[in-house]
Amino acid sequence: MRRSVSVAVFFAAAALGIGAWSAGAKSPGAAAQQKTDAPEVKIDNFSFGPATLTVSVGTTVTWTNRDDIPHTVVSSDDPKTFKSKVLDTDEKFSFKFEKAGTYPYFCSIHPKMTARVIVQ
Ligand SMILES: [Cu+2]
Repeated sequence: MRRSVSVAVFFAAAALGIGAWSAGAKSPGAAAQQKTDAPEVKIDNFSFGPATLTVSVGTTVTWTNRDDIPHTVVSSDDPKTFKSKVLDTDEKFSFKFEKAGTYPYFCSIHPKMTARVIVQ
């Protein structure tokens, strides 16, 4: 009796594990569907949106300042991969990503504003 209960528990746990695995396997496909050829990042209310943008190599990303406060778009690496001038309201900055990698960036005026672009 005790043995059959533990076998049942084992199979239940295995089924849950498979369920979790297949649910997890779906998420990369869902992320890939968010890719566009001319992705935009909106700067508004002291934040970059989306905070993580995934694009293909060779994609040009455009940032637009929708805030009523000036912001910049500056990569966190050194030397800087990209660095915008100060963007006033509705000004744009574009950068073409030629190499795969993860590119964290921030606003040099408000360094707590951070986000990243993932290039695949
Ligand atoms: Cu800013």
